[in-house]
Amino acid sequence: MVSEADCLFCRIVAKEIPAEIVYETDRTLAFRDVNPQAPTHALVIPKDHYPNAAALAAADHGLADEVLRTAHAVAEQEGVADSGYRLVFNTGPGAGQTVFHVHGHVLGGRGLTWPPG
Ligand code: DGP
Repeated sequence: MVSEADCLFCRIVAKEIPAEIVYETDRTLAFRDVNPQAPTHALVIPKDHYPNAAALAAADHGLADEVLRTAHAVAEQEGVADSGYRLVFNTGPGAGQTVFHVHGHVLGGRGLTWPPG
């Protein structure tokens, strides 16, 4: 497991910080966002630490695919796959990334406007 001691999401993976886990595979984890922006708002992460989507894509051995499959599985489980959901990877501070362990936001259960803010 590639982990960073001071990373919030690595600590959730290690179960050192509680989170409401909604889906888990050997290499990925999904849990509810602490500050939900939609009726369904889960975060999907690789258990290994990559700081952002670019680093995951560059280092990947199929893991980025697995993160996407987990995101869709969460949407199906939450009942938003058919009505539509949004998958967002804020990448870099300028895009609003605040936790530097790559995560996809799975948002659904309400109308979502475009462009996002
Ligand atoms: P971003 O801005 O894209 O880096 O999103 C980070 C998200 O992480 C934000 O929506 C709030 C969420 N978050 C921050 N701290 C915690 C936490 O301790 N637990 C959970 N479940 N979510 C958190």
